[in-house]
Amino acid sequence: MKLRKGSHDATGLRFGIVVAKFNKFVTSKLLNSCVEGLAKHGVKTDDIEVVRVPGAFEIPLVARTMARAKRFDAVICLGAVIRGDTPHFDYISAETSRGIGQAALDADVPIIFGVLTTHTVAQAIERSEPAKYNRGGEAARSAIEMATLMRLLRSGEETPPKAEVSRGRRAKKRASRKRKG
Ligand code: INI
Repeated sequence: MKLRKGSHDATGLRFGIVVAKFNKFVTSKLLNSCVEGLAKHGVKTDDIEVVRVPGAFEIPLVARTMARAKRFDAVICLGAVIRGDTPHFDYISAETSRGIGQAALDADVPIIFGVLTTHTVAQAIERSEPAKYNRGGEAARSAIEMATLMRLLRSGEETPPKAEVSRGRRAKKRASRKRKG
């Protein structure tokens, strides 16, 4: 029997993040923890691209476009849908989760669901606290695990193939100057 699983070494991998501006007091904390989580596992700042959208409802289209561009090993979706007094919550949360799932299948790239859907503002704050359980950090870990797993499955190798480490801006300039002579 062979067991296949992703790793947590994200060196050289590239990630796209789509983050909703709606409920920014929560989503900005999700974003911080997500970026910190990626960096902790070896992702360079240059290899992270963040796109802001108005609300959670707009996330799926942008995530799909980013994933289909094939520039990212995974795309992470961050948002906060909080139940109010209207049925708006049900429509937005259902459509966002359905759309994100569909986008991943369409694009054939891991797209991570880091959207909070909570009954109260207090629950949303609790799930975005950096010191506590934070859904942004969890989304980063899931993205790395899925990105490395997909590389592994596509390669047919026993262990995840190493990503080509992208060079920093200064190293790129040096190489270009050398080429020109
Ligand atoms: N967007 C959110 O991200 N969270 C919410 O809680 C929310 N509520 O409750 O209305 C919300 N609405 C905006 C929506 O996502 C769209 O941006 C808007 O409908 C325009 O398409």
